Amino acid sequence: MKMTFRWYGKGNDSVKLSYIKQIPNTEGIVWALHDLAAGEVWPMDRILAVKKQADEYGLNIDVVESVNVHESIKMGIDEREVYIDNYIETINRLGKVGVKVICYNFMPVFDWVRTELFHEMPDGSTALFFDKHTVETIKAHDLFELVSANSNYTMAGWEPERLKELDVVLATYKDIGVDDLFANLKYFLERIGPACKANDIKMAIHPDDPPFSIFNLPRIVTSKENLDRLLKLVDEPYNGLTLCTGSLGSSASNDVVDIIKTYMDRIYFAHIRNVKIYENGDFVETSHRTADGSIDILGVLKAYHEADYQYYIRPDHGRHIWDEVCRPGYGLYDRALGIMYMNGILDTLDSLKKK
Ligand code: CS2
Ligand code: MN
Repeated sequence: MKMTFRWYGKGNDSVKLSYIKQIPNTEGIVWALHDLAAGEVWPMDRILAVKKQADEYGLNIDVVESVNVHESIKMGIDEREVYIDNYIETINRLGKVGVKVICYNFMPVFDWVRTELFHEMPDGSTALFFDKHTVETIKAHDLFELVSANSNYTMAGWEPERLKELDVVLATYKDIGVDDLFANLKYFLERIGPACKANDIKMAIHPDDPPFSIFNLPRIVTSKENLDRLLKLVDEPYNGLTLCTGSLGSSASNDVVDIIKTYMDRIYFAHIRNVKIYENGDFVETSHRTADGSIDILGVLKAYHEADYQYYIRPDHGRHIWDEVCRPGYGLYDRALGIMYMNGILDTLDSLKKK
């Protein structure tokens, strides 16, 4: 498997490519043009600029996370045609620079949701925290205010421009249920299929985070049952998964090791994140170490190792430690520790296999 590290781009990330290069065993960056609105065609010169920057450090750019899906596509309204055409054009352009996997999500309106970005932990570190009761009772607008008051960086998908029309968007989703969302995903996947095949690009859908409905919005990438349904929607290799242990695993009913073993051949991107789930349904993102959270990260890595997994893996969110000033969840230190934890496990498994 190929180790990668998410990078938000020059001027948009506290982590430098020269630092990423120094994390042992790290071969590539996971990147995107984050300033572009969902639905825009990615300019070729900007794609080439990222490739040039990565090339300087010998890092690959095989995985893009995310090419965001325009809301009209998720809603299934006529306007989607032009945005699907734009998506196809972006796929074609990414194909030209050798991109192999596109991670995306199909969550209505919001990307990941937390109630606190810098929740203080007993050891003095801070971490992303989800308070279930707050999310069940607060208005989306108010949560946005609450979270953005604390940070220079907004949560992905919570950009102010995108939230301007929040009320209108939320109202539209009142008539869209789980079945509709599945149907709209199928339509999207079928339309982009030929471009994916022509460019040998795999689409890897990211689970909903958290994996249950929030603000009464439908969510579909939430459980083993639904993963099964979505892989069968378009039962072709290009329709695959980003298996995010922390997203799926923040619902105690999801057995991530079992899910990974079941869908191994359609997982193109592995996100390794540990979370500790509390009895009331709250959860906090912990270090990657198995003993620190509720997810069997060791079991997860054993499953990938056992299957001789050939695709991409990365540490997902980390805590904020050693006074690092960084994007919430995306500092250098804890994610680099996560990689070394994974390296240790994988090297050990390798040596046991050789015996
Ligand atoms: C990521 C997601 O930070 C994260 O949790 O794993 O934001 C992910 O990038 C998107 O959902 C993919 O579209
Ligand atoms: Mn993830």
